Amino acid sequence: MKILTFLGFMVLLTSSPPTNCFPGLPVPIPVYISQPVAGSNVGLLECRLGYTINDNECGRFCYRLESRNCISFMNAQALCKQEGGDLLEPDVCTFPLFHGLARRQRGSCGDYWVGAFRTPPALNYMTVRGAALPDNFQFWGVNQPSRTVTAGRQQACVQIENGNGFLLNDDVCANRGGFICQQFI
Ligand SMILES: [Ca+2]
Repeated sequence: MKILTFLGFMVLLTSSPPTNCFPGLPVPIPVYISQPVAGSNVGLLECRLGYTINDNECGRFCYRLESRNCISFMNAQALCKQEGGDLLEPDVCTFPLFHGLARRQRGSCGDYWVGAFRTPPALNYMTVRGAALPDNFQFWGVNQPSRTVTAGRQQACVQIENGNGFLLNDDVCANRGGFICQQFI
């Protein structure tokens, strides 16, 4: 009898269809709301709330400039990651757009962290997505990257620097600044 009960239990286990824990409930869909750009025919349901869509020859992605919540590079990258992206990848195509946006949208933080850094003692800068950001990149500010060491703290994270033509500068990663998040879609 015990054997039959056991066999019956095994049959029950092996013959059960996949379990739907919440039958009848719809699959959750993330809520995305976009802010369409003039001249773009991109519809709704594209970007997270607070993000703006970019859809041109530079790529299709969502972004937001944060100019009032001033935080370190590491915290900024963690926040962008939490929102589904990374800090802005600086490249020759997108940088002019954000150079202009940063210049116009002057917030209380001043500078904007972007997605590039180095790991001292290494000297080479890399983007958060793994691309090289060479010293001859055309949007570094004058005499940047300087890799300056101040009170034992190295400049190793990259920002759009307010007051230096809104070009790229390396600064101490723990310093607080605004930041630009980017999410590819
Ligand atoms: Ca510097």
